[in-house]
Amino acid sequence: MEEELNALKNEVRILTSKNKERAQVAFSASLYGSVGFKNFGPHEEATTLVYDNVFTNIGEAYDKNTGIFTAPVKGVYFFNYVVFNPSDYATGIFTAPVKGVYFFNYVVFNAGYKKDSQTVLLIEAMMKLEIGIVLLLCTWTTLADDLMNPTLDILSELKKIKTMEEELNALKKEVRILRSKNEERAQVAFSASLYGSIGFKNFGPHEEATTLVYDNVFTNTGNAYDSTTGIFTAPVKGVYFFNYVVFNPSDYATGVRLLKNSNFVVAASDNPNGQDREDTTSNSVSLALEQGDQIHLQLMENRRVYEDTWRRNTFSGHLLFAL
Ligand SMILES: [Ca+2]
Repeated sequence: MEEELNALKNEVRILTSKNKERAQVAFSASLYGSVGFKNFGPHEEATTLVYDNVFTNIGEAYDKNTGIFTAPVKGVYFFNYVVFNPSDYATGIFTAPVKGVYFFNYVVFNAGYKKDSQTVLLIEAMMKLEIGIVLLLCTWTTLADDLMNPTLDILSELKKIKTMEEELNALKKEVRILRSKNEERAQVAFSASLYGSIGFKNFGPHEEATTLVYDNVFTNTGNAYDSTTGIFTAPVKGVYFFNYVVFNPSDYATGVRLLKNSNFVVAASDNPNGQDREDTTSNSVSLALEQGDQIHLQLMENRRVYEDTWRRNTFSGHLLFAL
């Protein structure tokens, strides 16, 4: 029984420390948030891009004045950036030393995996607790038999068992709290493509902006994405990462907006076929959402999106962490 108790204590200590380790870090920014437009470069030397229009900066690890992100904890980070340049100059950003970046979430995904393993550990801990209780009862029974044995120090044994019982109760309480903390963490992730049927389909152009309904669902953990309306509804307050890729090889320009509660957040666009050599465009953003906030994608006025069985139009969203 002592070994069981020690093992449980050790397990609770590890779980508690793992819970405290979870850092919440996420940022998302665009390059320019003012009215009008601005060209950055060309300069003779590589220059840092300072993304000063901040959407999200949980953990305050991104400095919008310098464009530099400083890792607050040791961990694996995921960064994502989207570059747009319709001018006669090449962007070249892909070969430049990038100091300003967009977004990361791997530290959170890692936490998600830890959570899974913790859930398993906690179940084990509960099982061991039950075994511990059974062992304790057996000990009492044995003790009752041993009452007749004059060689046993009854008082000492009783004291020992009493202490163990108290420890067990404390451990049970701690495991209950740890388990409830784990259960509180919502798991939300969806991913879908625009058209899952055979053949191909053009969406638009229409005179008015229309909601794009991504009905070919790959993942919808938490059922927060509605594949009949194309609308994602945040089930919990938290930071979410959204990413979408748009493909359109037609003679119409393409353009897709991401909207939060019907308000514009970011866009992705591309010229008609023949005007450039690219048919794909995309954008990403991390947003701090309240429970019930809605996100959807909208095809712009007089623009087109093309989809076929290659599934080149996708819309994905993931909860990084609850707030
Ligand atoms: Ca194009």
